[in-house]
Order: sequence, then structure tokens, then C-alpha cells
Amino acid sequence: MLHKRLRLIAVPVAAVALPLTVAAGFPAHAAGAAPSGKAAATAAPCLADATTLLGDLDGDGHRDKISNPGLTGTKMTIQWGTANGSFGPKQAVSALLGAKKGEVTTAAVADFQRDGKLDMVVNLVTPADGDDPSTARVADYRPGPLKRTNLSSAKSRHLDIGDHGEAQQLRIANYGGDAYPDLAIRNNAGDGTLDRDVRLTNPRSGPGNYDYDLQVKYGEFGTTSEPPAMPVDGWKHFHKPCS
Ligand SMILES: [Ca+2]
Ligand SMILES: [Ca+2]
Repeated sequence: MLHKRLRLIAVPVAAVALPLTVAAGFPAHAAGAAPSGKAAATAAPCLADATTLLGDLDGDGHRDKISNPGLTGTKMTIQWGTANGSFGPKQAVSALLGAKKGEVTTAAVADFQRDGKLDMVVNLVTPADGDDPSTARVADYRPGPLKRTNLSSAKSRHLDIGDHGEAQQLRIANYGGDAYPDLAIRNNAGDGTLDRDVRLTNPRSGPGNYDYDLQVKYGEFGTTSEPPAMPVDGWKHFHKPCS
């Protein structure tokens, strides 16, 4: 008896709720389509040229200019965007990260988890003298937005890219055929070995840890005299040219 009464009540409620939902959808659509300043400023990252990405790194709504000569991740610079669309002076990522004398800085920028905010992977290491490689002093996945002064992130976490040798290059790659940018690391593993290590991205958590099976599938085992090939099409695969 109680069951029957509840069902009778439920039907009119559902009938009313549907039109309300549809009506509520209209204003949201209209606002999204309007060319407001904010929508334009927070547009998706795009490629100004093969080695220059324009996208918001500090979360202020203005695109910043990320230059990555040779796509190696070792000479990356950032120019913070301004409200009128111009860019500030070039700042070396190594300096912003506080690299010490003799340290090799590598960095890679992409929207790893596709939340619309650019993220950064960084690695700072002092190369060793002998056959045994040293490990990184700093190796992080830093989800955006990043602080302008030191590229820190509220959600920064350690990444193991610096635990298996000396990262010499850090590049965006496309492995596994999904929509999430991955990492390729040119890694000095010691004793004359120079490998292309890989880290595939997990949509929930970002770049993953070392995985032997993935390494065999997507990586390459090389030597100092025969270095592994490194990807050059990572940014191009995940970003359209700026028009
Ligand atoms: Ca910005
Ligand atoms: Ca992101």
C-alpha cells in the first residue's frame, strides 16, 4: 500500500523535473558560446611553432610562452603572458627552479591529465664523474597552475624519473595510443649505457612509475656511442598550431 502511494507521488515529480533540467541548460549554453574575454584568454594551448607552446602555466587566464629549443627540455624558457596579450622577458626554467652550478635541468610541459591546465615535469641532477650515475636532487610531477616565482605546484609529487640514472633529456611522447601525453627520458644509466626510458600517463594520477614491460615495449636500450632515438612529435601530436 505504502509502495503504491510512493510510486504515484514519484511520477509527477519526475515529470516536473525534466522540463526544469532542460530549461536550466539553456543559459549555460548561451554563456559558453558568447565570446567573453575570459573564454578567449583561457583558450587551449597551441603551438606558435614546432618548439614554442602558448598556454596558461600559472593559471592567471593569460597564455604564457614556453620555448623549448631542440625539444630536449634542457634549454626551456618561459615568458609570462600579460593582459594585453604580450609576453614578459624570457626566464630560464633552470633559474626559476633554483638549479645549482653544474646541475643539468630538464623539463617537459603538457596537460598530462587533460584538465585544461598545463603541467610540468622537472628533473635536476648533477652528473657523476665515474661509471655510476648519480640520482636526481629534484624530480617532480607538478600539476598546474604553477607559481611564477619558482614553478612550484600545490599538488607537486615525486616522480621516479631521476631514481634510475641521470636524465639528460625530457620529451613529450605519445605511447599507447590514448589521449594523454607521455614522457620519454634520455637516461644515462651508467657504465656507458644511454637509454630511452618511458613513463606512460595515467589519466587519474599523471605520469606513472618505471615499468619494465612498458620499457621493453616503448623504450630503447642504447649506449653512449649509439644513443637511442628520441621523439620529436610529442607537442605536435597533442597540440594544434595557433591560428
Ligand atoms: Ca599565464
Ligand atoms: Ca593539467
